[in-house]
Amino acid sequence: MIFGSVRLQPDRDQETHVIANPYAIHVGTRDPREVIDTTALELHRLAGRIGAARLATPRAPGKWSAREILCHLAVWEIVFAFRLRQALAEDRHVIQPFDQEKWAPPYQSLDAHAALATFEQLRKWNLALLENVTASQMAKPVVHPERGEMTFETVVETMAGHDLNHLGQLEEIARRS
Ligand code: NI
Repeated sequence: MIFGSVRLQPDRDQETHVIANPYAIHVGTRDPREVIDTTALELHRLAGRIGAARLATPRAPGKWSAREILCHLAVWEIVFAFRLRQALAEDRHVIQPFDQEKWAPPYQSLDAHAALATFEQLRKWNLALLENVTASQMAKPVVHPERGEMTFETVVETMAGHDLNHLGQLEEIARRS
C-alpha cells in the first residue's frame, strides 16, 4: 500500500517507514490531515471492538498485540511532536532516526488505555500546532539522514501513513473474533 510518499508494509509489524521517493508525492484518496484528525476516534472504536481480554494477544505468532501497537503509536506521537517542532524551528532540520524495536520492550508491561490516552492528548496538541502552520512552512525542507531531503508536509503525510498502517493491523485483530 502506498500512502503519500510512504511505502507501507501492512503485513509486518516492524514496518520500515521507508520513503519511496521523497520527491514524488503520490496523492492518496484521503487527505492526510483528515486521517490524522480521526485516528484517535478510530483507535477508541477498535480498542472497544477488540476488548480488554484480547488486548494483549499477539496479532499472529511473533507479532505485536493491540496493546503493543497502541504503545508504539503513543511513542511515535512523541517522536512526531519533536520532529514537527524542530522542523518548524530549525533551518533544514536533520531528523534523528531511532531503532523502534529497541524502544519496544517496555510495551509488554504498559497499559493499553494509558497508551491510547497519551496518543490522544499528544495528537490533539500536534493538531493544534498544525492548525497554524502556513503554506510556506508546509514546504520547509527537512533532511532525513537515510531518506534524503523532504519537507515538513512529508512528515505530516508520514504521520497519516503510519496511522493507517497500524489502524489496519488493529482492524485485522478486531475482525478475528
Ligand atoms: Ni509503526
